[in-house]
Amino acid sequence: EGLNVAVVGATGAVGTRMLQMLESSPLPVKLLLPLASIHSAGKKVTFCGKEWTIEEAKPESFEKIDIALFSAGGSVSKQLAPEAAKRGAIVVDNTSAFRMEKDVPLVVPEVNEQALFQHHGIIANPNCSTIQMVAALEPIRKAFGLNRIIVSTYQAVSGSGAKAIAELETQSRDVLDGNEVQTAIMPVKGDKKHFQMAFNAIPQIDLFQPNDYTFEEMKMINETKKIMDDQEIKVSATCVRVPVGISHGESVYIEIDKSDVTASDLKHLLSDAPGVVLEDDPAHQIYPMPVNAEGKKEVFVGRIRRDPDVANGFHMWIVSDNLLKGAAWNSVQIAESLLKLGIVKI
Ligand code: 11C
Repeated sequence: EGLNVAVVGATGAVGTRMLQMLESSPLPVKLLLPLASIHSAGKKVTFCGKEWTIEEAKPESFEKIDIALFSAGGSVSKQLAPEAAKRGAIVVDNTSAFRMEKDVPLVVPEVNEQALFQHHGIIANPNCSTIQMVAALEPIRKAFGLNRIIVSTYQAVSGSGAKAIAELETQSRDVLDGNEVQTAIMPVKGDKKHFQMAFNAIPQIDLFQPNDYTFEEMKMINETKKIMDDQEIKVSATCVRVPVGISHGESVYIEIDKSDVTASDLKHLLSDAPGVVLEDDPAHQIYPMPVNAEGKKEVFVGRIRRDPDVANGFHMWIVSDNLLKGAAWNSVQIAESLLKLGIVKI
């Protein structure tokens, strides 16, 4: 009795955390199938006290799999997720490959768990910066209506992968030692120019689109509307990379529908919201910070205050571990929801 679960990209920053999240989840995992590229095949991972051998991910790998968690990049998902779904597995895909497709639910369980019923074999895990924002804003939207979001992000380099973290560490040392700084990865590995990330802030995450927004900014805009199932919400984003290892910060301005709401109403609401932790006590310098959010599953919210000029406008600061709630934990949470809702049966 139990589920056969595959993790595609089991050796990566998100994949290893998916294994950790699965280990601490009440999901009954009968068989774990860690999958990766041919380079990692044969290596072992430990899961629930046992060693499991990593296999090369192939279409046939998914024959007996109930749930397949994918985090090995968009091209692997594009190639193998449909193969897994064809063989009866439900795919939870952590890449942007299928997010905006009409018949693919884009799910943050605290916000739109019911959308899982609409799946056709593939479910998409949203972008990390979108997940933490909508998880914090959904209780407000439900209670008071939400008509506008303007977000500026302060994103950790781990969103760009393990090589970006290594680059930040090397650059930081080189700056402090007075050595020449090498730039090869940030802001975007595949773009024409690279800039120093250490002791810097770069207002470019992913490639620029024809409208001068970056792809990361457009993800935040489009995914928010899809998850909240409201094309009318006005959303705009400026995404900035900062020299932080793990956990994204976001300065968020919202305009709600009601005008008689106070900042303490919002605090009260968020102090009781699922998956959200309110850390908001300016008198005692209590507010969320990346170093405190790292390794935690929750979304931390603080600095809630009313705009000085706009009665229905509020500002807040939202922080969460981009590799956990932003990726691995949200994926495993979706798997838990699939079982809870009876969409996957043991
Ligand atoms: C970053 N948000 O911080 C990106 C990483 O669409 O899942 C996640 C990319 C994605 O660079």
